[in-house]
Amino acid sequence: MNKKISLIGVPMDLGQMRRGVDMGPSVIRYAGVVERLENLGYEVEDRGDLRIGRPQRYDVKDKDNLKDLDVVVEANQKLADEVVDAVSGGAFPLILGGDHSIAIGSLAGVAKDRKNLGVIWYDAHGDLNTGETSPSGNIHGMPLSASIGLGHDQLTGIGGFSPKVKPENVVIIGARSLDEGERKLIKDKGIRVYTMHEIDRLGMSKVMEEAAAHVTNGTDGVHLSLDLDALDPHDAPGVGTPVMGGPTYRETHLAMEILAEKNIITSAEFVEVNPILDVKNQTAEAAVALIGSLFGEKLL
Ligand code: 6HN
Ligand code: MN
Ligand code: MN
Ligand code: MN
Repeated sequence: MNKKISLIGVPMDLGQMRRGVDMGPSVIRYAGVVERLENLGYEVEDRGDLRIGRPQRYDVKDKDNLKDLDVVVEANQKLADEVVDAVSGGAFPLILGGDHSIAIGSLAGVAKDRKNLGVIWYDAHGDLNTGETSPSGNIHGMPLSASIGLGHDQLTGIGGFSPKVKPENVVIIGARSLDEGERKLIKDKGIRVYTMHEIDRLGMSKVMEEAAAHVTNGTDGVHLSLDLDALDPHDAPGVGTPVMGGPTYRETHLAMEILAEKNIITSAEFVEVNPILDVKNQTAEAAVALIGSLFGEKLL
């Protein structure tokens, strides 16, 4: 693993309707992410938080069923530039959200140099809506579709090129809440999805072996996008869109440990931690522990 990490905080909460997820980067730092990584021997450059704009009024569907589109686009463009800068300095970009809409900017930054990027999307949701299919108009439900080139051109155009990722290089893990349009898209594009059904049936170990093989087949890097709402809400209550019946903290640890063993991840983000909804910063602490495992921390 790259021994140099650039930490980028993105205090964004406009991709969804529950204020508070903008404090995610702050509470993840408070839970000790920098120290945890330094103790593992990494050199961490904390670039601080990006400055995110504020809309005139919240929740306005500016256009085409997309809430707060302009501010979300501006923030993601800023993030894409920041990621490009971090990568050009030779560092592993580790992005802290913020809501999941920021994955558009992360992927735009990372995919600039990696034309065949693999993506692991660890999430209760597919995040494959567009303005046309979204039941909510919330852009945090759209970053994966935008990254494969679908949806509003202000979203797909971030970073100045599209698509960022090919659908065949994507794996979704932990899905248990998919909208109708998302299910159709998964079938049409042939996206590999390990729903909770496959996790229950095969076990996390087998799922991760298969997923890792899939995202490294013909790719030139792998981005991990981890939405904390993937975890069962018992283990990660501090998220805006919890869904019952997810992988446990332990299973998710195992998933991170397998990725560490395989040494395939080249960039990552941890998103959707909302301290207002959390219990004693438990979700931020889970995020930090999972980051530790992803970067090679072992029990013995
Ligand atoms: N997330 N599918 C729902 C929607 O509004 O599009 C929920 C999206 C959740 C997105 O958690 O990152
Ligand atoms: Mn989610
Ligand atoms: Mn998500
Ligand atoms: Mn969520």
